[in-house]
Amino acid sequence: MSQKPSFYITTAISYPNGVPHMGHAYEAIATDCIARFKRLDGYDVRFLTGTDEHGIKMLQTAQKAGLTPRELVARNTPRFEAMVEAFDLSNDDFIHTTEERHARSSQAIWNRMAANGDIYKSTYAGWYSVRDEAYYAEDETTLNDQSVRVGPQGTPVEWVEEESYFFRLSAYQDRLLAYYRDNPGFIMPEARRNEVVSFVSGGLQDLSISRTTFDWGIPVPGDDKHIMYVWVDALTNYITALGYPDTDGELFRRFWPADVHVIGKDIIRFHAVYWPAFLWSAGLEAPKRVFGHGFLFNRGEKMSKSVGNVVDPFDLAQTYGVDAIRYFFLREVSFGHDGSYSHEAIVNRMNADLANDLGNLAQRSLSMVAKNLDGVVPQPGPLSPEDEAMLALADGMLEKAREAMENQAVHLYLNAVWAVVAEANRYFAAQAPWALRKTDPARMATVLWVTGEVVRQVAILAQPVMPQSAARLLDLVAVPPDARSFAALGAAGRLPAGQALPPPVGVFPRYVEPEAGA
Ligand code: ME8
Repeated sequence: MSQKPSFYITTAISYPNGVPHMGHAYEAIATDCIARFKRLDGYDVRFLTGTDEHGIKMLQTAQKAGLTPRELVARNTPRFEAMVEAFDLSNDDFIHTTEERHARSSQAIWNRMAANGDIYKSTYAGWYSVRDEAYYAEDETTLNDQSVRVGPQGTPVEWVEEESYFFRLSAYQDRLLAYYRDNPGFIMPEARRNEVVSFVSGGLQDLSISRTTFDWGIPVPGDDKHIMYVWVDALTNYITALGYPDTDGELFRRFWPADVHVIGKDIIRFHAVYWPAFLWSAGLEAPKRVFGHGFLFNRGEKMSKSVGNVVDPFDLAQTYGVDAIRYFFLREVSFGHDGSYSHEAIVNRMNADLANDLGNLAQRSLSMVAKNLDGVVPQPGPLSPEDEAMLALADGMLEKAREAMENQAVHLYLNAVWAVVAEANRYFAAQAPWALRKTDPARMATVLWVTGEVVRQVAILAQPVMPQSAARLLDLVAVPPDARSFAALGAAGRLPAGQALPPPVGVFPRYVEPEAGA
């Protein structure tokens, strides 16, 4: 077994009640970037994503479309799997909650919670939002402008009254508050943490965890009239994929508790309140962190299937390129905050940050090596203070990036790398190697070596965000596959003098508007 430290990271599992939208892709890209970063930084990473296929929302969507829920799942789930391909996700597993392994695991956790005395039968009478698949207390609902009763997220609620099993959530209030207090990094970012602490401090009601009025779900063990509340089944996916109930298995022992559940801010309550309580009840540890990212808005409008302004992520990847889209969202949106996007903003990042700043730096320096130095990495001469300063900045990137990524601040990691790209452009312009070609060729060689070395390090650090383009850049500086991890950053892996380089080619295309009518 690997001696590396373990790192288990997950996305939420999406409802395949429609096709994936950019919000789904965004969460997947960000999680993938964190997973790739940790892998390159020497961790044994397990990265899980998947689809949440049960529940009344799925059932009602299917009924409206004249399908069975199973047919709806069969129609849409392949699109989520295609999204994994289209966005270059490096997940180790893809879970479907209709899989047999998941029914077994969900029934096992139920039995453990029941054996612990935390499940009892009673009658639920209260509000339910199908859109959120959530129960809300009376005082969390309001009447909207159209006199429709809505929950805290603005979705309509309906009155539900039926026999139900309950989970003794109220018994976990103190333990939850103590966990939040003792583990300040459990809920991130801070705004989400405050929201959860205030919700739990307000008092917890026991939670209805089964339904009897439909059957699209996992049966309650020993009482087939009931199916499990979809969130009991959904949250359990994170341990099913580690082989639960086999807690002695290699995967479970190595990867539980999870390091980070990456989710959207709308489902923080399920992950930060219900999930730890279910796990404790079943004798398991709570995850180490729940990170609630923000929502994406298309030019400021919230995107969702019901609002109807979904922009197809496949179209975006096709139009701008998958790496450009990955870079754009991760650089543009502060991770943990809401963000908006537009054609103009994407093109601006593509052309300014990628084509101009990084692309031109690589292209200009490497073409000079090709033209003036026979395409061979030169031997640097004595380093000037400017060279030393430039290298020190490049060598310092990893520490800054790590610090940012400890808190999933993906945008800060990218800021740190692109700050060095900007500095390298200033260095290149100030040293003017083209002018040194005749006057001081040895000095030109040193400047080109320093620039090439900065490109090497930037390319290594760009792999988590733009795996394909970074690989092409690393090919251009002839970095072998076994020298592309973070262990090769800094002085550990300098560009070797005498190494022949392939002919330079452009890696970051500039976006050019298609001609009208084309
Ligand atoms: O909530 N911007 O599924 P889901 C950013 N099945 N993120 C967004 C978004 C947007 N516009 N819209 C949705 C579910 N998301 C449950 C999860 S986990 C055990 C079960 C995010 O398909 C959303 O916050 O509605 C969630 O993290 C994910 O996409 C899936 O949303």
